[in-house]
Amino acid sequence: MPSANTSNHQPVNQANNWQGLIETYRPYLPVSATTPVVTLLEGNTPLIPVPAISEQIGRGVKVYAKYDGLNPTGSFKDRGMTMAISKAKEAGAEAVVCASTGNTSAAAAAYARRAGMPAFVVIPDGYVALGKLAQALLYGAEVIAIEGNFDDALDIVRSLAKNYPVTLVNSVNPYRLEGQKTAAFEIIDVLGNAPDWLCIPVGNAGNITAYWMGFCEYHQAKKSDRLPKMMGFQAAGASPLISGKPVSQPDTIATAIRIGNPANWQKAIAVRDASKGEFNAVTDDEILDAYRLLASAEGIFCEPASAASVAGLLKVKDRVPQNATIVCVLTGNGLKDPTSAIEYSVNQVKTVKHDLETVAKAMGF
Ligand code: AN7
Repeated sequence: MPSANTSNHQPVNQANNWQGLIETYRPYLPVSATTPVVTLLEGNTPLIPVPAISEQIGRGVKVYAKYDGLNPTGSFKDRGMTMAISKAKEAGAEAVVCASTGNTSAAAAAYARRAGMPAFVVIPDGYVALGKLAQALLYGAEVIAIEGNFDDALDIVRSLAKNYPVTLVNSVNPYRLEGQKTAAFEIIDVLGNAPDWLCIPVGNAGNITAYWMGFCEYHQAKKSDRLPKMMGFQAAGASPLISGKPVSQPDTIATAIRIGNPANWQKAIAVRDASKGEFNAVTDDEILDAYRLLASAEGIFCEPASAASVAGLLKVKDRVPQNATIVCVLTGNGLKDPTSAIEYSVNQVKTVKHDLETVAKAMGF
């Protein structure tokens, strides 16, 4: 028989007493004492020095990776979802729905099911990485694949939420950004100040908007004495914020950011301008080079879309100020997309006969 203590939902002591991002940053978040907190103890992800990348830039520049792929469902979406689902539950929502390139669906499914709510997700058929699809299914979401792309899926779920008793948890839900802004708090809590630059992949532009909110709020609270330049990077085949017009057929190997008409377009432009930042495009080849470099030189396995932040930094490295501190956001875990990892890895499996000499020879001895 479990004791009374293990069968209720009292928090238990965690390493460093971490109780999830809502409890940690409660004064900065729109929650009250009666909000039911739905948490998987997300957040508190490591800020990892990446010396091989720093070295490629030189001139005393220090680069860190904010490895948000270490969240409970493997992406930064958990930060937004703990807030969105807690608030949906507080409001008595019957079910939640989202459109997704994959990570949002995994996070929505996990948090909604934990809250005891049905989750519906609409995805572009054939363009969601295997790990993300596996997660949504096993968490118990109803997964609907459509022939269109992400932008089509978002149009549908927006109308669904208007006409049916389901709550939309895409990043047009303001609670999502509130949760996601905590990543900026964590960076300042570790560095003691804001970085000079924040490099971040951009799809719907929710995350870049959320980070900027976080940096501004902490700056106002005097936790930092400066604001970073926000450097957003899109995949060249899906770069509406760089071309200035929606892309009707977005195309990139980085399926997470295969988005042609960002939901947070205007907010992203405002962030770029307020931070004196920039948006730039990176090609699939540049993304893959950074993806392999992060894994093979730094030991960090992120998904292709996440590597766009590092690809972008390396692309504009000549413009990095001397001795700058830079944070690249690695938004999702590499295990999300095993198909890409195997397909784009330089090393491949060597299958040989099972004797010592052959195995040693295959190793080059
Ligand atoms: C790994 O899951 O849009 O600019 O539906 O999964 O805030 O959209 C994912 C986006 C970057 C872009 N990196 O963030 C979805 C979805 C990864 C992502 C982005 C996504 P936003």
